[in-house]
Amino acid sequence: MPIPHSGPRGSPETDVWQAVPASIIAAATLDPARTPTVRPLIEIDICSDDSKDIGELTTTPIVADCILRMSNTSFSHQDCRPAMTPAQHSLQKIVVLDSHTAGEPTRCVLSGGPDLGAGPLAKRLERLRTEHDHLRRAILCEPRGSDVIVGAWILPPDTPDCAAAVIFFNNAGYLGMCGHGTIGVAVTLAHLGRITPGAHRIQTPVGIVRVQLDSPNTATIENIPAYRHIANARVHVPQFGEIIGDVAWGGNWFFLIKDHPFDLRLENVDQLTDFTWAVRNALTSAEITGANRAEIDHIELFSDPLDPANHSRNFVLCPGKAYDRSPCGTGTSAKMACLIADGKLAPGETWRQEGILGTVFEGRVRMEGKQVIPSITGSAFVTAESTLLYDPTDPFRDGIG
Ligand code: PYC
Repeated sequence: MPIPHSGPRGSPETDVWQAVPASIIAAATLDPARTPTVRPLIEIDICSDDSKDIGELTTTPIVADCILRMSNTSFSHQDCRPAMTPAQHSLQKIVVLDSHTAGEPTRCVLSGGPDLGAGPLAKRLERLRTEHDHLRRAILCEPRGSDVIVGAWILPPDTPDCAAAVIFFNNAGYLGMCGHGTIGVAVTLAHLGRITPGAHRIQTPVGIVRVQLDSPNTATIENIPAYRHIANARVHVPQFGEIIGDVAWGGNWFFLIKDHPFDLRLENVDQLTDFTWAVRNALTSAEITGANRAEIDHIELFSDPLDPANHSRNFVLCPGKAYDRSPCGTGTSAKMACLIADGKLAPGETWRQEGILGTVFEGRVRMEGKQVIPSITGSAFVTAESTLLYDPTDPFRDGIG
């Protein structure tokens, strides 16, 4: 049913109708001061039992959550809802909470997804991957999302003492672990009142990650063990020649390159993306992989930091060709494993990794026998609480791409 933006409609003929998002109604009802201001439009009453003037309404074109009849008499907005079409009746509603960690977005899926059962997390991930993968694309890809967002499906844990289980995903598939994402999940759980500052455990498909929520916006995550798999691997990259890098695991597989001709600045992002994408393809062609022939799907470049307070600057290409806006938690873990292997970092020493936006993750490692256990500290901020609508009749319901 088309939604009218304004004009005479209904009865009496003199009433004026305006499409209004529920948030405006809620804001006006609860707190008139929060109502968006563009220009005075009309005085309206929201509820007969608790009348308040909105006074001003936005005239920006908006998608309506309901149609509000505006007159000097009083109405409840439910009275004005148009009858739903059959498609609207079957809309799937997926509740998400968005945040960013050092600039890199995380979309936590809170409810509205399919029932993945109560078994081990690995089985639930398999069910998501094989039976409901369209929802991954629906939630993250355009037109609802973008290539940049990392998804974090929040689920009940299947091991004791965990605050939550989480499955990370992106525009290209599923991630074993995600450092910025885990910090985003911790801050999101705090925003929801599900955890308070202190120590927590979060289950991921690759193991349990310990989280210390330092404040409502800052968390330290203790990652799963990281290690260097190959030092100084050589790969021929068409148009760029021979490139040397380390293959390391930090929760995802990375190829870490120190020697390259590029200036790691935001304005060079297209060039950096072209180069790292070419490296990734060259690694695949040359069959250079992580352990158990795992694909190396993250490429990380390093340079000196711009800020002398930091130790290094990086650029990280993610599997779906977007670059990490943050300094990359798993990439920083892989880097620290290489530094430990080279004797260039001592356990307990701080490593300040600057990302392409200039934001910083503070890393440290502790040793458990020969295992390198990295921890990463960073800050995240909640940016949106939303309900995604999945309409089975929408040709782009499963995302673009
Ligand atoms: O922070 O680990 C990370 C990460 C992986 C991909 C994007 N961010």
